Amino acid sequence: MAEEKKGFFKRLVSGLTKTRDNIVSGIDSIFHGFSNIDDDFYEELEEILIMGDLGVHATMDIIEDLKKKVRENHIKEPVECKQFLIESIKEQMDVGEAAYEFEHQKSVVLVIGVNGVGKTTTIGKLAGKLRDQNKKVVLAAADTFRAAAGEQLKEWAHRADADLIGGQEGSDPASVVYDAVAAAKSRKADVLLVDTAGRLHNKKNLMEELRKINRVLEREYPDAYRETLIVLDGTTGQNALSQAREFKDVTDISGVVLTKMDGTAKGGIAVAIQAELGIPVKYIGVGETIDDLQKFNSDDFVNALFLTEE
Ligand SMILES: Nc1nc2c(ncn2[C@@H]2O[C@H](COP(=O)(O)OP(=O)(O)O)[C@@H](O)[C@H]2O)c(=O)[nH]1
Ligand SMILES: [Mg+2]
Repeated sequence: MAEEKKGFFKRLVSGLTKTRDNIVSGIDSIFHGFSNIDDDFYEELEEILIMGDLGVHATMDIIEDLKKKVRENHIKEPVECKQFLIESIKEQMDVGEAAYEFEHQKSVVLVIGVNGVGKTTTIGKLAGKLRDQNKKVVLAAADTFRAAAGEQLKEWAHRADADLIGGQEGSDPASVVYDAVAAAKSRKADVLLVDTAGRLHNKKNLMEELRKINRVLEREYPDAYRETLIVLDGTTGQNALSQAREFKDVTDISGVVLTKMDGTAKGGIAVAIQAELGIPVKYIGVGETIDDLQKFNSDDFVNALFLTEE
């Protein structure tokens, strides 16, 4: 377990190289470049955090908190701020322990998010993880908007030894979910994973579609544990944050999956999401294969960013 954790940390460190170059090298240069902790120092720091996609509100809160810590601890040297900054970021990201209850109960996981963010891929990866835990998994192809979406999910179902319930192109997503619930019940599935289309350009349609799906799940599968994961593309920075807000307006969200964290410089968005939305990032996607999904821990994330392994 300790070995596994170490391996995870190493991969996280290398995956966050560009984000680190983007944020931490700038921070280090001001910590070493400034001789006083003054307004200019805080302004520079603020700019780096905002440019690093930590989000405006989270940045303001981090700076305020840092100022307080500097005062209380009578800090005079900029370099001495670093540990306090790291603590402030961790505190802003605190949303309590992320729960993975759906892995241990009979459950249904609704996966939402706009087109192209990585929903189908994430479902495939999750199905693979669950198979490795000897779970029986059923996939619902409720993205009936594009024919290719069903085909793509079929390939993932094959890779992950999961059953797939689909519908014809253009058919009602809620009826696919209805069929999938029936299949999950009769096959005694542990987890039902539901892929959706998520067309955000029409908020009213999206709301209606999700409401119908939720209604089917509540009515037909009331004893299943519910999880709703929003998938966000980590390379899109602040856009990801605004997408999450839009979806949060129309449905309850229990967790975030941040994809494409391999090689992006915008990984700071993980801070903004937890600090500003209060929703835990539960997984990060770090590549396109079935093994490229990792559970997310914000303390590890900040440590990996600042290379301060504990
Ligand atoms: N590099 C990388 N690519 C990803 C990741 N997750 C998904 N993708 C790619 O993103 C593209 C869109 O993914 P898809 O699952 O079809 O998105 P969907 O439209 O939301 O279902 C595909 O080419 C995936 O291979 C990730 O974590 N890292
Ligand atoms: Mg898809």
